[in-house]
Amino acid sequence: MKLTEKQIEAFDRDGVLVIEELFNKEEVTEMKSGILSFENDKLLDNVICEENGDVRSVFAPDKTNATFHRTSRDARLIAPANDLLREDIYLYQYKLNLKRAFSGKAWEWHQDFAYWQLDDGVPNPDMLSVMLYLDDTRSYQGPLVVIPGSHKYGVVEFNSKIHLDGTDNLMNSLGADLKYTVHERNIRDLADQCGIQVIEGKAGTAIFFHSNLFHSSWGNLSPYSRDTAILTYNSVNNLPKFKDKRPDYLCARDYTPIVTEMAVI
Ligand code: 6CS
Ligand code: FE
Repeated sequence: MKLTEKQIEAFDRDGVLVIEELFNKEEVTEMKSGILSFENDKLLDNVICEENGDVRSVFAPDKTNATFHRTSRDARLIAPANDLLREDIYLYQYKLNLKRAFSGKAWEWHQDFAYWQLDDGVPNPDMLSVMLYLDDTRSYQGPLVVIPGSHKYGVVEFNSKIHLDGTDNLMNSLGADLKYTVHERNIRDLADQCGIQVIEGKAGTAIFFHSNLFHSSWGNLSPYSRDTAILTYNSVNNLPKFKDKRPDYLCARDYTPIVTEMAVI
């Protein structure tokens, strides 16, 4: 699906573009049932759990689930990503970020590109992510919260919590205690200038956001889950320099450009 000039301008200005209910109820139901199949795989490296044992993220779900694979190549995602990045793209990272009812943990304010530049050696922020809401998501479930326009300042000063003994395990990139979080003064300055946007949306809603956009989400104390699928696409001309520093479920090694195909559910 082609984006309008207005939508492309909005993304360039704000670093975020929301398309309500891009996927229909049947497609979302199929993705939600795909999540259940990972619940019993908690010991796999690509399945990240909260301290209480709940699944927090599943990386590279497309490798073992046909629905998630088909979604990653769907024209409703690829065509807008091509338009917004003005490049051919490949799938860089794919995760299911889940927030269970009553216990889903927060994501502190961060910029994704800080991790991809510093830990994977990606040269430029010619990357975007698209978050698909797999539940109707209201303010009380821990929705995505962004500062529109914060993508324009590059990777800003951040709090680096790499442990003094130099240990840098993946949980401080994937858990609830992140190692690179945007410094409070940057949050305050840009929130004062640009405001804070809480993105509520029905299941099937797609949120395209720039790799440098400040974003966060609070914990989920509601009785409703807040499941999401997040697909990150990178320009094929912007390949990571560090070829084997992180696992391929975090930093894909398959750089084949994706040509679009409409999913047939
Ligand atoms: O390290 C990474 O690749 C992941 N970490 C965060 C906090 N966001 C981007 C990405 O999913
Ligand atoms: Fe993030």
